[in-house]
Amino acid sequence: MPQSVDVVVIGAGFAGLRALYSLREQGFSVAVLERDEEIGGVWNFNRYPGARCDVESFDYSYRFSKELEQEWRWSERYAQQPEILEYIRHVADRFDLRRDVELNTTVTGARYDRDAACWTVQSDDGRSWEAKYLLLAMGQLSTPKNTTYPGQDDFAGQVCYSARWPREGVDFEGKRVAIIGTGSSGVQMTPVVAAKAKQLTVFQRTANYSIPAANAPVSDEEDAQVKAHYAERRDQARNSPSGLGFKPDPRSATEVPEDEREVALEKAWNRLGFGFALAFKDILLNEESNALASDFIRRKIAEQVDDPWTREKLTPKGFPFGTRRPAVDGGYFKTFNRENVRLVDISETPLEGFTPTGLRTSAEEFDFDIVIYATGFDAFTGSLFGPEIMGGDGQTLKEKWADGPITQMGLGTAGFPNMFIIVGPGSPSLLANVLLSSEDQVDWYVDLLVKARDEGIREIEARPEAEKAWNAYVNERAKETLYMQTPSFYNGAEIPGKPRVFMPYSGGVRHYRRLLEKCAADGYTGFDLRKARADAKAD
Ligand code: N01
Repeated sequence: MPQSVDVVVIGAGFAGLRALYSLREQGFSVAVLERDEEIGGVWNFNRYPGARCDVESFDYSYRFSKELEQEWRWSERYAQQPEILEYIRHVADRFDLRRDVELNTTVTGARYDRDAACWTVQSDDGRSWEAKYLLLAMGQLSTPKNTTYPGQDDFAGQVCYSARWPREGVDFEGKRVAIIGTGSSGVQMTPVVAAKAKQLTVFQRTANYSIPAANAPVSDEEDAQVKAHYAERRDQARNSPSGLGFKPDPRSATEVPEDEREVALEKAWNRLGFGFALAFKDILLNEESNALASDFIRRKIAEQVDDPWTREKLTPKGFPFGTRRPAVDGGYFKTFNRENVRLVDISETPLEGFTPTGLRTSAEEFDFDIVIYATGFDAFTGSLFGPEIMGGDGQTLKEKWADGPITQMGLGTAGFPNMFIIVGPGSPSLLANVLLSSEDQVDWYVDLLVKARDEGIREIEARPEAEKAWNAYVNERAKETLYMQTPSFYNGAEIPGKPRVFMPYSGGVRHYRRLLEKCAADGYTGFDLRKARADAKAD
């Protein structure tokens, strides 16, 4: 017998747990289905050494409870993965969330029945749930690419994936280690692994821009200061373009005198981390401004790396800063000055595969004890396409989105009534503080469900013409930026054959929230709210 609830939420990460809390507060019954044996989503899976958040912890934390805000004590400006996971566990226990979370439950399929206005959700162990609503809170970077190179099965050493890190940890002491990939994960783990391993070789395909994290312990004074003014801080974050809490210099980088610009960039470099992109208002919008910022970073990299060949190879070229997600690091570039660290440029001498004792490029063979893949994810849609989600008209989500995701404001898609997505494609998602953005969406969503319950609404479904218009708008906004110039996971380039469409909404969290508010105030424009079946007259 299926278990019957009001809402099935898939995913017990930050977004899913927040949805559970708020839905329960409003009296809805909820089942959160989580494939792993623990809650936490990406913060549970990405346990690689050096993993930490690159949004400040005071901002990358829930805002729904003032008491929680006051009682939790972050130890560092950018918390490490174990501390973030501990925070998530604390929240789950403090608000008694675990009793509605089904762990070790991999959803294999979900099907909507228009006659019954009901979703049926199945898991791999044969259990099922019936729910009026389905909420997809599966994350944007939670399906790793699972890269393999030929010969991997015959490799005598250990192979690890950054996003499926062994729970028991990995001992690097005295080991020869390879890291493949230089995105945020590779950049974060490089200094930490280098400090332990006998030798570290980093295989780089594309040199990455990276900004220093300027991480530091949080002092008691700073903690007290933030907590005394937390509401203002949250407000500031929600009203900043990317949810990071600071606003760009309102001028163009091109209109500022050179010496003044250098001072501003230096200040941003030393403090802002990921927010360096906001040093001036148009770094991500104007090629000339971007070139000034990109050149500044290249000079900074040059100052850090001693060896001329390595320096040249580590210098990002051919794409504007920020159009692929930059990393935020804890001494990445300087790590290549260590005796035990070497860079291999696999864009020049491609990685061909494994040997029984290591890796082989077109130029050389290397012996390793441990090979780490930090090769990224099937971003945005990878997880949403995991289970077979069948809408009300016999089409799966994967089929419907064969040419790229299409949504009304990132929240719902026509043909899939009563199904909503949190921080998915079409919303600010990975271009913003994802946690802040997910709370905004959950608030909007729960208000809508309360209205539906109060007014006897049977089905909520995105309108086809509204989602077409939203997609066109997402593309228009993206064209105002430099993002489309560079192949990246923002536009589907990380997986061969994936539709090359721009996935997130680039207009910022503040603007997006205003649109959400307007949508609600105008009666949920772009959605049909029906009290009777779709083939009956819509209200
Ligand atoms: O993945 P990536 P990531 N052979 O896709 C290379 C978030 N995150 O896990 O660029 C060899 O950025 C690939 O090369 P190329 C954050 O949003 C956040 O590092 O395709 N190399 C690239 O260098 C981040 O942006 C934190 O040429 C291959 C790398 O692998 C996102 O997750 C920390 C390859 C992949 O980089 C993803 O980061 C960590 C192959 N077959 C992650 N395939 C925080 O701090 C790919 N590469 C919050």
